[in-house]
Amino acid sequence: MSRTLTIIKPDAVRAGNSGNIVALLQKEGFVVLGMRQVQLTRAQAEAFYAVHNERPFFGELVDFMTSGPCVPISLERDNAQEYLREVMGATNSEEAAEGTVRNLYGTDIQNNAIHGSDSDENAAIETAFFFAGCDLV
Ligand code: FUP
Repeated sequence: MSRTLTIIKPDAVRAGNSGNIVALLQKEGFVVLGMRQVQLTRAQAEAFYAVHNERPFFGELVDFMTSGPCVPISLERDNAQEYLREVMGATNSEEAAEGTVRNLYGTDIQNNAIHGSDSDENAAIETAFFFAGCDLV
């Protein structure tokens, strides 16, 4: 078993799809270890996406991630990080394979419904950003 982090992004929370996305992930074999709904500050969103801070879309990404509540979730499953990337679909929802979360619940490259960690190392870092070890059960 391994762990990864997803975030249901503000577009999907606003649309009332948090429950549908959690259900889809559970059906795919993920176990929820921790889940909370948070409103990110600009400083928190900038810190979470610091790796992208030189990219032209950084300001809009921070605007979007602070535009409403989001739902970080710690997930456990065999091969969790890689499998979540498959279930999540391509970054641009318009190009995401049929049946993936971003295909079903996202709209475009920014409003793409969920985040998924891109490596086991980042999964650990991103999980610690939102959860203390004692929060994961
Ligand atoms: P992903 O790992 O699929 O979430 O994609 P990236 O790490 O490359 O990008 C992080 C987030 O930045 C994406 F989820 C959406 C946003 N983004 C844009 O808004 N515009 C772009 O051109 C690329 C990414």
